[in-house]
Amino acid sequence: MGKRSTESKKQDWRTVGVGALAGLISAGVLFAIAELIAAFFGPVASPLTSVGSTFIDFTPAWMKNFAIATFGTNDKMVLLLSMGIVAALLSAVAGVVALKSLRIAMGMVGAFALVMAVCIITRAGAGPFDLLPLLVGTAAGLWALRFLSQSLLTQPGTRGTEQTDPVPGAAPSRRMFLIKSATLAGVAIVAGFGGSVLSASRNTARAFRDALKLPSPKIKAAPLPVGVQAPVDGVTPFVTPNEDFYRIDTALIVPELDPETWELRVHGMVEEELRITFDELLKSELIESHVTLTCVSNVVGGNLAGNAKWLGFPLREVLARAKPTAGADMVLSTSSDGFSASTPLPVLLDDRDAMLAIGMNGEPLPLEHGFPVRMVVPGLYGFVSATKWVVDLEVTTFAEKAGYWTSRGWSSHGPIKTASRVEVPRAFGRIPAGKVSIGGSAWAQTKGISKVEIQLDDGAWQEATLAAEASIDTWRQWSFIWNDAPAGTHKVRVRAYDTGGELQIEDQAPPEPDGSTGWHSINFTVT
Ligand SMILES: Nc1nc2c(c(=O)[nH]1)N[C@H]1C(S)=C(S)[C@@H](COP(=O)(O)O)O[C@H]1N2
Ligand SMILES: [Mo]
Repeated sequence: MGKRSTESKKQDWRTVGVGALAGLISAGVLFAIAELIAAFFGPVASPLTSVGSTFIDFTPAWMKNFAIATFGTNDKMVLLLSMGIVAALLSAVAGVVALKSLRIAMGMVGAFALVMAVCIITRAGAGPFDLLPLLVGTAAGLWALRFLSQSLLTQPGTRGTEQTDPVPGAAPSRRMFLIKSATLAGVAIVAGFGGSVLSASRNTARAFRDALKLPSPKIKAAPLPVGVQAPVDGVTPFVTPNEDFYRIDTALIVPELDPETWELRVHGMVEEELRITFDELLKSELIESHVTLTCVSNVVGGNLAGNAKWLGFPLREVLARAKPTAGADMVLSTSSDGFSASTPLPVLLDDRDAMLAIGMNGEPLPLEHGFPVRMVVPGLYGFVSATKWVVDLEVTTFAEKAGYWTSRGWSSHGPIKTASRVEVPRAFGRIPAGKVSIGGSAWAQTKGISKVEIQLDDGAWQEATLAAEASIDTWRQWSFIWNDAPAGTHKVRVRAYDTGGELQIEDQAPPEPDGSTGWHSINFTVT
């Protein structure tokens, strides 16, 4: 009796394993077929993309911060992985359930498909046809589930019956199941691979970008003065190379916009509605300017800031043509994938270099930085100004409309707060005794930095040497030589003043809702 019950337990576990395998393979078939067909549609038709993007949109601010703080720009990788684990668990459960009741299992799959359908249809720019890949994929997945579980159900004796003899037919049907599973798994792998190759080959954005020759600007960026780079080894490069530029966005899959069909619609509280094509932008009188972008999620001492030479068309001139009507105080810019930013109208009308950018450091915008066109606005955090893959500008009011992050608990306005950081020595670095070089960056976009001070251990504040200033819209480097640093552990703190003489805020504040504050400090050891 005891022996038999452990035998049947073993059998039960084997059955669970086989059921789970059937569920996993069926889910593989569902997603592979759906993604393969989705390659012929836009990215919203991909169930994986739309479910992930919907999840991102519902991520609360604290979780977004946690994800950025913990995983940095790998946050999307982590999201995809977690989604994969959840999907695998759910499909394994459905597979096990199918052995008891195929109907309930199919109902479960149907319910998951329904949730995915809602995610797809509510994405920006989605139409009913975008449901087709999911529909066909789900049909294929359900068929696979039935196909696989039937070959298991025909096998008697595996579900706790009293039978003790070897089950006739069990071995062949198990072999049948394995053959069927392997075949379907193969189909799923081929379809999945085919889908990804196909969607890569349909990426016209990349091909267009590679062939694009940027026009030269009418107003060139002022050449960088000698000495913008502080003379300290290890300080951040003054101009951030494109491939090192921080990337923050809600896009799970980088949007691929075709410049041939790209159009910017300018509408709302305007006298003239406009539609601007990429070709028109290329033929316009462009400006070029160094601007330091900063993310509101940057923590004190963090690295979510980057400096580039941008090429673009002044937003001031776009708005001069559209002619905002009285009462308007905001421009809501929206991307192809539904992100939006609320930029105060006066900021786009004054003389700063706010632009529709098409070039970054002498190249067309990289795809992940907004190709073909993004906004760049000196002095505002990215979440209220730097819309990438921009397709729509609505002139409106703060009372009427809110941007993506504002409706998720962040502020509506986002002027960049004065900040400074120590970059050298590295935190917890060990430095040989003698001359210790200290250096870093400070920024107060649209105002400029007038002074940086450092404090060693708990001593008096001392003035650091400022590197040359490129413009008030860029960060400014600073350095300090400590000639006779004694051995031991030391602390260095930094603080900056803007050109109005205003001192950077000392009180520690977290990034939400409108940007972190506090003086940065690090510890290091002189050996
Ligand atoms: N379409 C789109 N544009 C966007 C975002 C986004 O999520 N989607 N994020 C904004 C934020 S919060 C920042 S800080 C900047 C970052 O620009 P970068 O990725 O080029 O550094 O882009 C802004 N533009
Ligand atoms: Mo940001």
